[in-house]
Amino acid sequence: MPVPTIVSNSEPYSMRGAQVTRNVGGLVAAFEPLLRKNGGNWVAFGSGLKKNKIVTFPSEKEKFCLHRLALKRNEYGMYYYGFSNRVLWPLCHQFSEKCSFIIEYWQGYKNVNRKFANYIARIKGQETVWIQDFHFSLVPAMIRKMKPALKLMFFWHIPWPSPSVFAILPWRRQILEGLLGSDLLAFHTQEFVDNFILSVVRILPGAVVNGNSITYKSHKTELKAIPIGIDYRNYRSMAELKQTANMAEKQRLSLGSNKIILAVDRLDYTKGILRRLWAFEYFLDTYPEWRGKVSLLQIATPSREGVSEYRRLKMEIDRTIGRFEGKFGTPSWKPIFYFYRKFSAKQLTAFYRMADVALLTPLFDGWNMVASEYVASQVDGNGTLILSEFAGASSFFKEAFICNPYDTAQVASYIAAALKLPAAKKRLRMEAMRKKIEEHDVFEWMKKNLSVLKERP
Ligand code: ADQ
Repeated sequence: MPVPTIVSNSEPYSMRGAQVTRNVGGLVAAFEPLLRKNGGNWVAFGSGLKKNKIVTFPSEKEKFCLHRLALKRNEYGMYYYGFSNRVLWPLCHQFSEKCSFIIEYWQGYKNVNRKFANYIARIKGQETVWIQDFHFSLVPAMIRKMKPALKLMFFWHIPWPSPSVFAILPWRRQILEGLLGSDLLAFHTQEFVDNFILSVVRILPGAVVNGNSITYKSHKTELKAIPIGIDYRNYRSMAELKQTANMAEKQRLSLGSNKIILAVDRLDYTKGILRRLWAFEYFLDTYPEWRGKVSLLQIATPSREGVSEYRRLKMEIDRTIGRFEGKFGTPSWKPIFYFYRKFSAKQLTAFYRMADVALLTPLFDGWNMVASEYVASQVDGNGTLILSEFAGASSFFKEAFICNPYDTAQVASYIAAALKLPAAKKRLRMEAMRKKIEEHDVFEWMKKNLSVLKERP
């Protein structure tokens, strides 16, 4: 079977003039080598373009074509900053009070989905299209109408909310009908699959559910939980490099604390950064013996700065950290180190390797790749993972300290427990988690998705 046409909002490369740099990220790591080897198509929003552009790369078989679709500024604003990030993102993360149900956002989203669908349907020689994420929920049904023989796969990377939350959406029927144009619709966890099925039962009375499949208007969609993996070997080998160990050691010395707790997130309200800071404050209040001995290293990547909600959150985090430093800091000890910027994968791996504890406490998260990356980088098995029960990854990393991020006292007590955990116990937990992500890496994730349709009669 030829490589499916990949559809995503973000491009696999950053293109500045003639300079092409591969972006970091699990999906790029999985799909790009496959397309580079076998050829095929990747369709994405082409940032900074006035006209659509196809960039081709040589491969051993067919060419690999990257289709960069141009969108007008206003169009992109309505579709991306509007409907995707001010409606679907908060809704699916169960922050319905943050949703702006603005009709122009919906119109913009529909138009851009239509543009993508029309473009994809015209690509020659493809058998399968694999659409990534909530930016394109209407695309499957649109393509199916034009090209009924094409096989359509969809991976939904964020949570699917409980049906009573999803039901709030004024365009709920259209979103469900759009997605049910797929042959395969996959999520990270069975909980999200179940929520989707319950949403369909509630909103589309004509749909027939049979186990994990739904037939709607004579078309059958398979639903499946296929948790995402990372490029485990790549992270492991980066972490094993002498250079990484040296960088980690240097970082630890420059931070000056003998224990480091690490948190890495996109700066997003779903990631629970503020609550994490409050839990760390509670920890230092309740376990004062740790003052002067442990620091929290919070790395936040700038994200969606075009959305006011994100700018406000950044200001609140800045304020909270300032207050925190004023309350606890001493001339010889900094309780928090905070970086608001992007790092290279190598630098991040050094942080992962150095950290005694990873404190990942999203309020709701489809998966949380940082948890997987941290585990993969623990080549010495010395680290401990504290993970929110509301991250999809908690269904997989059962050996982590699984916490409720809203329960400040519990998070604080887990920090104390993680810092005191005997080395042998740490290794046992870490080994078990590493084995799982080694077996289920991003390539396995891709194979599992592709095999569902192959097995279908
Ligand atoms: P995201 O919400 O972006 O993804 P996540 O899974 O945490 O969240 O992945 C973030 C990625 O960004 C990680 O690969 C991490 O290494 C990287 N990153 C974070 N901070 C960085 C920094 N300062 N510099 C460089 N890189 C940084 C969505 C869903 C998730 C789901 C993924 C994949 O919201 O729930 O896990 O898709 O399906």
